[in-house]
Amino acid sequence: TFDYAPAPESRSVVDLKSSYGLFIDGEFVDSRGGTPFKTISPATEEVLAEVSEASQEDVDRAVAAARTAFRSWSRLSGADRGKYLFRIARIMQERAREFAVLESLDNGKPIKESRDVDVPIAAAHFFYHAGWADKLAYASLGDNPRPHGVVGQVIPWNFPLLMLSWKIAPALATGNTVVLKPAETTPLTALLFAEVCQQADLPPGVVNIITGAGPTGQALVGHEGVDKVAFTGSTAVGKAIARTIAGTRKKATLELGGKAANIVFDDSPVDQAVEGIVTGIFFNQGHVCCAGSRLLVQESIAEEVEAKLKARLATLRVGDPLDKNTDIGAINSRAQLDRITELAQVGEDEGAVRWAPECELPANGFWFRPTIFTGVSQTHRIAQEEIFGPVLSVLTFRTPGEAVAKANNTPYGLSAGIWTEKGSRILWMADQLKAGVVWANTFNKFDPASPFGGYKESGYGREGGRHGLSAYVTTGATR
Ligand code: TXE
Repeated sequence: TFDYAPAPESRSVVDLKSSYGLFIDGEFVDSRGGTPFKTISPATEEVLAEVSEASQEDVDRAVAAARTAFRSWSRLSGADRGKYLFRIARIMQERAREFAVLESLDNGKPIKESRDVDVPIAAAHFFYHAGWADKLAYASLGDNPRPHGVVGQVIPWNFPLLMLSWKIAPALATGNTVVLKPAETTPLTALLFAEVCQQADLPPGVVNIITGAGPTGQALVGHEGVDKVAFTGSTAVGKAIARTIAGTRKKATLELGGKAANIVFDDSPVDQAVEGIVTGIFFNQGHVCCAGSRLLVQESIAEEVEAKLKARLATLRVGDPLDKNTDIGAINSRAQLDRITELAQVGEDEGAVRWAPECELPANGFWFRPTIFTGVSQTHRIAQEEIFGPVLSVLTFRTPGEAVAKANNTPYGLSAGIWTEKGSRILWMADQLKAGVVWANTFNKFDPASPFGGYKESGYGREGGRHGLSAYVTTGATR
């Protein structure tokens, strides 16, 4: 049975304020006319803080501050910009515990993930891009690369701090200034990051954080003072943004959904593959755009893999995100829980076989047991649509060709995994798979030096590595 015990001692490392303003031009300021909203802990439904909603006037102010700051920031030497980024990275490391606890409180993810994955990789992005800032001439970015100007960035709730760092670090390294809007259910680590900017003495206006929901995001990406848009979120909103900026001078990168296949061949080390399948879909409650949400397992070992998977799932601990032993935390919001619940019901209605281990869930908050569907066919909605929760759809295949055809048979193309001992097969499969990232004998590995992004409805543009930098510069003739 599950004994829900909040962990007050770890909570005490964060200095949670009862209300937060907007971070504009280096200061926390009150909104002009926005309606404040509450951010809650998805594990307990308690209110964590009241957060400001940026109105159109606030968006105007933030963009104007970024525009003014751009004049001097873009003229600063790369080495000087790099110094600020190094400083930010180091402060993030120093305040890692605060960031990790706050992220787990606001998002619901297990503390061991925010502590070991989100926060360190977020800092690593700033270190990595700090290193690029004075070496852009060697990054093969084309003729006369220059920053776009003011970048409007909208990020989702699944990796709030990490997505912020993916967006802000390359933008600043290349000399742009930023207005960023975090998701409405997870604004707190972005606001803590604003404090880090102050602590690092980053010039006012270089980074502005405005909070709010969809309409604030819409006002930002549609703002005439924004030169480039970077978005991570749902395919539906990505398409709406693409329509908003069509015909304008704005450049955009869109990182949208996924329905990755994790492909397990009969010569793979099965126990290792089972761990990879579990990480692939249950890491971060399955709120991962590159999650291995479809298991494609070779028919001859399907029964063995299913049995081992079920045994492994029965050992996963679902519960308090602040407990270091927790494997699966809370679903980020009631709306997301409803979406997952509905699609899982569709899976049952379409005839797939549902299985989840017995486990007691806390009385309050948003929870979903790790769930497996077997007997899934390609046409089922749970094989086609992004569930964005701890739900795995299991399909089988006989030949490598069939595995490729099934893996590619979705509207998405973000990532894929291959498990096999055969190197030549890995190379052949990686070439055939329509996926921006292909992992072999591992899954969900992230590195700031590796470009990340998708094909088809998973969006366009790459983040990370040299390719990620190129999204933040314009080349050719002077404007
Ligand atoms: O995303 P939204 P939601 C997928 C996942 C999930 C579904 C819905 O399948 O179940 O999307 O999630 C801002 N103009 N992903 O509804 O709405 C919003 O405020 C500008 C995959 O939460 O796309 C938030 O900051 N911005 C994904 C951000 O967009 C707008 C991660 C994302 O919210 C806007 C998240 C608008 N018109 C969800 N409307 C991934 N690729 O990782 C909303 N926003």
